[in-house]
Amino acid sequence: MRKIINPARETWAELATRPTKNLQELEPGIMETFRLVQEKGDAALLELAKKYDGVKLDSLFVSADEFKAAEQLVPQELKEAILQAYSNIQLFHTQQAEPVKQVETMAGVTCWRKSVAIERVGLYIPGGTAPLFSTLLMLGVPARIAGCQELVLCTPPAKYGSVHPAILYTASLLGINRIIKAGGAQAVAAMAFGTESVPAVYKIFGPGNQYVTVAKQLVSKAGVAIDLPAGPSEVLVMADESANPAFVAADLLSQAEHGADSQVVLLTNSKEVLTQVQQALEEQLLVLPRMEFAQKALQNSLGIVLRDTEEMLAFSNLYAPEHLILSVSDFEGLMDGITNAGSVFLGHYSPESAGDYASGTNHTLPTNAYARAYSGVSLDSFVKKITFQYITPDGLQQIGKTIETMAAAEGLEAHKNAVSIRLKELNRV
Ligand code: HSO
Ligand code: ZN
Repeated sequence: MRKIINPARETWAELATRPTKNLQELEPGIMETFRLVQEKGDAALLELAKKYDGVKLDSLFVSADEFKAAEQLVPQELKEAILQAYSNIQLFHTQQAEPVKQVETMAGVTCWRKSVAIERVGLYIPGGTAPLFSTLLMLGVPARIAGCQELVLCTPPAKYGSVHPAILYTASLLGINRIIKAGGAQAVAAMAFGTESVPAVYKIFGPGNQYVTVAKQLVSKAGVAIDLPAGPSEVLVMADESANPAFVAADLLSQAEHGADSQVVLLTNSKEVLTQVQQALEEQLLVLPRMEFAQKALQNSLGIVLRDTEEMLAFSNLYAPEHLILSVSDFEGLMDGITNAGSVFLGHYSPESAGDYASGTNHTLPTNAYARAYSGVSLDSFVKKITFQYITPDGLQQIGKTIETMAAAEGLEAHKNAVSIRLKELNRV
């Protein structure tokens, strides 16, 4: 962890800048994958599973037998945990539904807005070293609440063509019985353009490696929506003297273990706290199975001592972290001053892991300072909001003149006429 004591304000912006990786060089290869999938469809997916995942698949789909086996393979304790998380996420996201409110802006002029589900959505769930079945809950639950008709799920096959049983178990809970064994850019291409067995979707969700990230960016330019611009996961912890250094270290490591490129920042107003957290980090790191990732992430991490909690808040707002933990006694005094963050964890007993898995909030959040302007995934991400209006003849008499005047002033005569022609007819009868 890089230690910085009372940095001058002029240096804050630079400290808050994430290391950038130029992923442009991946684009030609990904475009080639897109072409292959567009030309050969399912055959391309089978070919690329062999090339990139090292498996010769008999079928692209998870079979009924595999679903059944997964049911047996997931331990009871994990099933119960997934059910608890499911229920909390369901409860929290159900409350996000907005009632339709009809507003009469003028007599006879009524407007309203209605949420309508995106009909077809694609979910990408990574496999590999961390098969994120929790992410499937975070995406699948709001998709179901929204009423999306078709959920397409792609996940890369592991050795021997298998998919992690907890992913299959979670998919079954969500009523998803069509899972396509495809990963990487080819999965994104299949969901964006469609193949014989993969329906083309209107929006693609989910995290992934650099290839998935770039592929999502490319299809979003081609008119398919995506959840969020992706970047490495990150946490910023504010800790004052009331913080427990071991807790803080554990929170920092929980983010660091995601990957070598994870971003981890500690802000404190106490040099002692910084030293104690560093000690705790060293102790806890040694016993982590994913020590290598965490160690690399910690090499890029920052431990910054600032004057007081006010400065800590100002730095955090500038940084706009994906996750913000307030390990400070007066979190209530600070929380209203938060202007940029994806998700906030208050006090000493609200670890980020709670939101990652089970408290109810969504863990698909804006990284790389996008929290300045973007929200995390929620029920809103799975709907469009369509506005409606109904104007009565009396209503048009009320509002007509305003429209005519404005249209004329913009020089748009046909717009004006769409009103005038009606008013003329109304005045005749
Ligand atoms: N911290 C990750 C989400 C996650 N953590 C999934 C564990 N599993 C990004 O917010
Ligand atoms: Zn996490």
